[in-house]
Amino acid sequence: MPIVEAKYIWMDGTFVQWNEAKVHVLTHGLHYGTGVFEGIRAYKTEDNLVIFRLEDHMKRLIRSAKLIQIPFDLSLKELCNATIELLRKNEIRESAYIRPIVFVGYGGIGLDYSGFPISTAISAFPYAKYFGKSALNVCTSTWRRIWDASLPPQAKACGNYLNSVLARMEARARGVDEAILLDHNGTVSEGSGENIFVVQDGEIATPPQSSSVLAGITRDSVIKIARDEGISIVERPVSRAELYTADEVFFSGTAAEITPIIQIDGRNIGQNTEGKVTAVLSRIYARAVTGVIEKYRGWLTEVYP
Ligand code: PY5
Repeated sequence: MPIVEAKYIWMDGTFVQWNEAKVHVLTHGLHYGTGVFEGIRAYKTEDNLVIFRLEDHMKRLIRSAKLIQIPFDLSLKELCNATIELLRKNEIRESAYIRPIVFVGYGGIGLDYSGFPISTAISAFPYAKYFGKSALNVCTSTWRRIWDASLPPQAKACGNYLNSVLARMEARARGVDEAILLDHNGTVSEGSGENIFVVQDGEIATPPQSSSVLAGITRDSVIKIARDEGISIVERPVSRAELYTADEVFFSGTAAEITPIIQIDGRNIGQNTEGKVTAVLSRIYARAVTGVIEKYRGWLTEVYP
C-alpha cells in the first residue's frame, strides 16, 4: 500500500522535507540491519489527535537500542516531544502511523560499528488499516521464529524483520493474508508483525515471552482490557494443534489493532467468522484508543493544545 506522504520528517533534531530524508548507501544499518524502530498510532478523537501509549513505545525503543548496543542519547522526553512536534508541524489531524527509527550510519564497511554515527528519524503519515480485510485467512509458516540464542526477538531490531518478511512473503505466495510463526520448539510464537491470542471455552491464552514473541504494547493493552472485563486470560505456551480447535483466534498489534483470524492452513476457526470475545475486546479497544473510555485515557497523549 502506498504511503500518504506528509510534508516533513524529523531527522536528528531538525525537520527535513519528506523527499530529502535520505541516507548514504554505505549506511551500516542498510547492510547489516543495525537499527531499531517502533510503530505507533495516533487516533483522531472528537476534538483532537491522540497518540496511543507514546511513552511505552519510546521506552521499548530505548530498550531495543540497549539490547543491540546502539548508543543513542536522546531521552524519553525528547523522543516524545519530537513526535508531538512532528505531528503538529505536518498538521496531521487524521489517524496516523508513526515510525521512529534509530540506526547506525556510514562510518566504514566492517561489522564493528564502534564510533560510527547514530541517526534517529521519525516519520508520521495518515494511515487507516494495515490489513485490507476485517478477518484473515492465515497459514503457519515454514519459517521458524528467530530465538534468543541467535537474534533476540525482544528487540524490535531492523535485522530481525528479515524473519518476518520471509514469513509474510511466503504467506502471500500461498494466497493467504498473513503467517503465524512457530518458535524453535514448534509451539506458537506470533504473526510476522502481530501477537496472537486463542480463545477456548471463554478463556484467552497468549504465548509468553519465552515463546520468542515481541512484548507487544497492544498485547499488553488486550491483557489489561480482558482482566478489567473479568475475562480470564493467561500467558502460556500454545500448541499448534490448539490453533485448529480454538473457538476464536485473533492478532493484536499497533498496525493490525485487533484482527480476527477465521481460517488457518485451510481449516475454519470456530464459526469461520469473528468470535464473540474478539468482538468485545475489539470494540473496547477501538473506544479506548479514541479516548471514549475514561479509565484508559492515561494511555493517550494529546497532540494539540
Ligand atoms: N510482534 C511483532 C514481530 C511486531 O512487529 C509487532 C508490531 C507486534 C508483535 C505487536 O506489537 P505492538 O502491539 O507493540 O505493536 N509490528 C509493527 C506494528 O506497528 C509492524 C511491523 C511491520 O504493528
